[in-house]
Amino acid sequence: MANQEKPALTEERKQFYEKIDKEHLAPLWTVLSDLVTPEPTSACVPHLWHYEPLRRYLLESGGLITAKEAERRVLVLENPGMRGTSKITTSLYAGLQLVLPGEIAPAHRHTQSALRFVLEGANAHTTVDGEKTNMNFGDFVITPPMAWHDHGNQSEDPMVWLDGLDIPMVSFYDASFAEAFEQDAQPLSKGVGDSPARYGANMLPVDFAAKGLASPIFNYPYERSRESLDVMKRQEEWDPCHGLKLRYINPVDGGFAMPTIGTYLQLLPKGFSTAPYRSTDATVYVVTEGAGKTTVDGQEFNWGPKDIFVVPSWKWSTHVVSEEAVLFSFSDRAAQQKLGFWREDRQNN
Ligand code: GTQ
Repeated sequence: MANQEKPALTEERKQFYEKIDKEHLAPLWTVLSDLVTPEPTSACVPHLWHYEPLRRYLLESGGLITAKEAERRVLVLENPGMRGTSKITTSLYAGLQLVLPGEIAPAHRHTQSALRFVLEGANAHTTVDGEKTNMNFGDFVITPPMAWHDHGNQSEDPMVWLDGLDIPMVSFYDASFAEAFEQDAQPLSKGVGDSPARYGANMLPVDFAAKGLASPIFNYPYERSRESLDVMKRQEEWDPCHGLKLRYINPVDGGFAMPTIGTYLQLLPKGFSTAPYRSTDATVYVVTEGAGKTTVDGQEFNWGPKDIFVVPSWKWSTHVVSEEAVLFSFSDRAAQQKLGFWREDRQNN
């Protein structure tokens, strides 16, 4: 906007505003510069959660409430700039979920899309629309909109993952629907491994017609994505801002794996310093391996394995890597690009 100065409040104007207020009317010129800003302004602030204290509190919550009673036993990561709103960024929700051995988080479905990024445990499972998938460290698992899902843990160890959902986006549009299934665990209608066989071998069933915008593959195992990064790194070709960065895709059209949320896995070699980067999609990072330091808007965050940090929209950030690092990240870029808002900016040296 050319004019960032607010018009003066005269007695005459004040009386006018009071008069029209009774009719549920308001002048635009007193708020225009806050509504249409020259650059993004956000309540979202940079923040880092170290895993160890989070894990301790999460396990402590395991003694307070069962997965069944809680429906989902989750500690919500609340952005310090937006406390009480269950948001990690303006448009995204994130929380750490615990499923203890023998527990079931009962089946339900909702409009909101969910991603799971597994931090701890092995061979617990999620069932999505009648198909079970086993979950292991670093796996990225999707629950598409309105897909029935329940989580179970028949292993000997606690299972911990990060949930990322588009809850704030769905609520912005007043479009939330949710319902519970009549049993805790939904019946299985497909064998384990059906989706990866059908959709995950660079082939699709002939005449396949997609049912929605989410990827029909709902588990992207860490082993495979990690191996891609490992092979690619031999080429020694690094993006100055991202190192090596891969995007999880929907094999049907090469688009994002989820309709609203973009998801990524990147490798940054030891000693690497990234060039300053900013984009309009506030991003949540999960450290899967390694150690380093991220500077956001002048604030420094030292991170190690399983730490989680958030970089708000349009804030410059850089990473300095002390131990070869792998970062999983997610943002609302999938939605912003569909709507035509998304922008990025880089300072390549
Ligand atoms: O697992 O279905 O963290 O519905 C928040 C809402 C997890 C889930 C969350 C949910 C779920």
